[in-house]
Amino acid sequence: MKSAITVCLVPEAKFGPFVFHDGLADGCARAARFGFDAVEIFPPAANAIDIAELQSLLDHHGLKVAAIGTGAGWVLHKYSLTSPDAENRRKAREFISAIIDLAGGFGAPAILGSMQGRYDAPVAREQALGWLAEALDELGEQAAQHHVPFLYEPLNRYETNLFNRQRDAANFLRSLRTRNVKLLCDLFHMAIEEADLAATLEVCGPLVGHVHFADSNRRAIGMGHTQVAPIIESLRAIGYTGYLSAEILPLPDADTAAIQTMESVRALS
Ligand code: LER
Ligand code: MN
Repeated sequence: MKSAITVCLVPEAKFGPFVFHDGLADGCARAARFGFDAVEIFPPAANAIDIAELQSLLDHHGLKVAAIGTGAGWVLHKYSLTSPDAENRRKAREFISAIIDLAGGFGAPAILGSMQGRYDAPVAREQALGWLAEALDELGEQAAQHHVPFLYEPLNRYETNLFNRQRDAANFLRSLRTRNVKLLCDLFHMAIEEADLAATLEVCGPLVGHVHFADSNRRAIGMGHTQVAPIIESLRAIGYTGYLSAEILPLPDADTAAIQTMESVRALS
């Protein structure tokens, strides 16, 4: 399994679960210094990334892009794929679509997390899931053109009411026309929602496309109470060779969180 660490380029997400917040150059330099294979980037929008600059930073530091998040579409614009407003949903798709092409150019998947939104009266659950399915079918096939999956992330109950558990989301993904949407299993959300994290990962098997490597309190693995050894065993058992990506709070500070994550990755995987 490969290691990655998050670099946030959105000042409005300063208190979000991201480790580095001081720009791409700083984030890449520190990711490489602490021994990570890749960076996971949270940009304000696709066109905020200078492709040549990012490529040269990756080449210089021997890094890859693990994934690119789309959550700024929600944080900055309140775009959501399940908004009752058709124009908002269209803008949400457009925002995500541009990030799929950006990430695809680096051989990386885009992530659907907070932009999945949530439903509320008068929108019924079936209607919201219909909009979500339609968007995932389209965005999944777009990602396939880059030979990467599109990642759907179940979130805990305080962040969405669409899917909170991996198994439910897996069944939903199996019902889509596209076969190219995979699960992003965030161990923080799973610690809130799942009865048994390791067993859940094993059941989801080949649908596991990416892992957010976070402890129960959203700190670096080893700083909370999640039992991570059986989780790694399950990931091995299902043949997972993707990233363990530290989408965590920079506590007690960013460098300590990075070092602790890397120690856990080395000890476990
Ligand atoms: C995004 O990856 C995520 O986990 C969300 O909780 C961000 O709010
Ligand atoms: Mn996450």
